[in-house]
Amino acid sequence: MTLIEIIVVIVVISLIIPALLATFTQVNLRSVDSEAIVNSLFYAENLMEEMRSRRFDENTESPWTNPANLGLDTSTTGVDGSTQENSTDHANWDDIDDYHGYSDSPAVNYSRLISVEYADLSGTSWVTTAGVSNYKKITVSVTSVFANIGTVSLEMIVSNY
Ligand SMILES: [Ca+2]
Ligand SMILES: [Ca+2]
Repeated sequence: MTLIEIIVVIVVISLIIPALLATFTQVNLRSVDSEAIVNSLFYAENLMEEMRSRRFDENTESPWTNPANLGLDTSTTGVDGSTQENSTDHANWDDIDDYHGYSDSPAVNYSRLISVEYADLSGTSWVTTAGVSNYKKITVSVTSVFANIGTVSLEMIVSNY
């Protein structure tokens, strides 16, 4: 190789390297994104699963809880039949709306928030309603610190049947 050829090779390599680095960075960012989505879904699904095992309402038959009182029923005992429902022990919560307003952080960089509201079918879509109905809509939202992901939400409609 002549000196000119060597210089040309070096210039070409130095042109290629930044392009390659940019590609690697993008691929890396994308895999962080998809991992964060999978994690968010996992944390949402996890709580949804737990709530699925709870009964529809504190009251075992209609009339159901007044919409203004959805949430913990601190004057009653929970699943274990002896301890009163309290905000720190969700393993002892016995109905799905006990989770209304609950929030926690399942892992570093992730936070969860739950809302439970009465819902009704309007045409083909479920809408929340201010009154009492035979359906409740659960929304579990997981927010991560990763800018491209934002909040991932799972929704489920539960009936009293
Ligand atoms: Ca309860
Ligand atoms: Ca309740």
